[in-house]
Amino acid sequence: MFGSLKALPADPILGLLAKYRDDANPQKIDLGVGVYKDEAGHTAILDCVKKAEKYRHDNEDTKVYIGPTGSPLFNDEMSKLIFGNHKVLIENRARTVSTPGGTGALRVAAEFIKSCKAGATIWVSNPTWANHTGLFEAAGLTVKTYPYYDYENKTLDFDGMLAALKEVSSDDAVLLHACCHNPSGMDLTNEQWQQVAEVAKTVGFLPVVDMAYQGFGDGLDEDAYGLRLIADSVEEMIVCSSCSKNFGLYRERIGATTIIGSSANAADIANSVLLSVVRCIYSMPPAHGAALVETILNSDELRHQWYGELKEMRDRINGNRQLIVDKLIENGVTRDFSFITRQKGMFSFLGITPEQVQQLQDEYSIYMVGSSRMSIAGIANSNVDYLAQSIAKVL
Ligand code: PLP
Ligand code: TYF
Repeated sequence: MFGSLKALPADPILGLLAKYRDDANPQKIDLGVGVYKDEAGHTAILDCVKKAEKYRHDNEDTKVYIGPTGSPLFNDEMSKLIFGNHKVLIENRARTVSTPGGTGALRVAAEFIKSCKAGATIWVSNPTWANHTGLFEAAGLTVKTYPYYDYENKTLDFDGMLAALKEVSSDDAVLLHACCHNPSGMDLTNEQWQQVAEVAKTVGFLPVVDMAYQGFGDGLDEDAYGLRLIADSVEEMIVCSSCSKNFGLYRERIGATTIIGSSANAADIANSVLLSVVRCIYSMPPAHGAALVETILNSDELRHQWYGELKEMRDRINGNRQLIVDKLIENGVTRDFSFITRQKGMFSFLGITPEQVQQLQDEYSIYMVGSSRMSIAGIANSNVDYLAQSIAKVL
């Protein structure tokens, strides 16, 4: 059976991590995988998470099966985090299940869409997170792309995007990044979200919103502005969210899929299909990460501590954006990199060639994805001079 297999390449982003680990250069810099790092280059456990873990350790009294929905309290708190006091919650049209990470949320969404329409098409931004295409195709969906990042002008090709969305079929799904677009960092303005919401309503496609970085852009509510606007104008949508980044729970694998139906009754029917999808993939989600998140969100004290810790991460990333731009100027770089300060979240494309990316890796031990996507959290006061000097040299 296995004899017919051909070896497949490793995930290019996760593969970088192994190369970085094996590099003996003390000046090495990891701008590869999108995980938050502090000034010391460490991905620490949030204090509020530590406290929630202690609480769980002291109070958990069973390991019995949790059921395909996961924890109802977690699902409820996540719905509120995503939608605030939006009418979809007041009208009881949202159904949320806990999932193994944001990736699990996307796969569940994809299988759910397949249950609605076998072979459905989902449109994704060009470019998008590399895993989107693979996981949607693995679920049997057809993946097509709409224009998104204008590499030449380092901005959003909004006209191209809008024109493409006007041409999709009402039977299609369209994947939108809620905030902190991965890989470009280029987000829609509030006015542009308004236009996308209007097109979604007119065309009637199914909006599927991936929110892997809520709170990493401008703030928790600010980052959900676009998806809430869309929910104002459409009857059905899906939101896939992740607690990997904003709670720092990466390896605990916790996220959520939220389905919005046209009515409470329609949402119940959709939910029954959603639960059937979950049963056929992994039966039930892991419980630990959900228990931590619900403990934090359900406690005034821990919730406020989390707001503070999240803000610290957000502010450090935004500070790094200005820092690298300033340091490039200081090191005599005349090319305009100010676009980095106009982008949001973990990533930006530096906009250098694949050869220059390789040169940074081979000669300076600076690791970023071949597309020149940099993970901004890897920049620190201690390495930014070396980084700016090295970039200046390869330019
Ligand atoms: N969606 C996007 C856009 C991402 O960047 C990521 C990666 O972190 C995910 C989904 C998946 O997140 P998770 O690690 O929770 O599976
Ligand atoms: O894009 C990133 O770097 C993050 C982390 O298979 C990630 O989203 C990367 C690859 C992968 C899973 C997570």
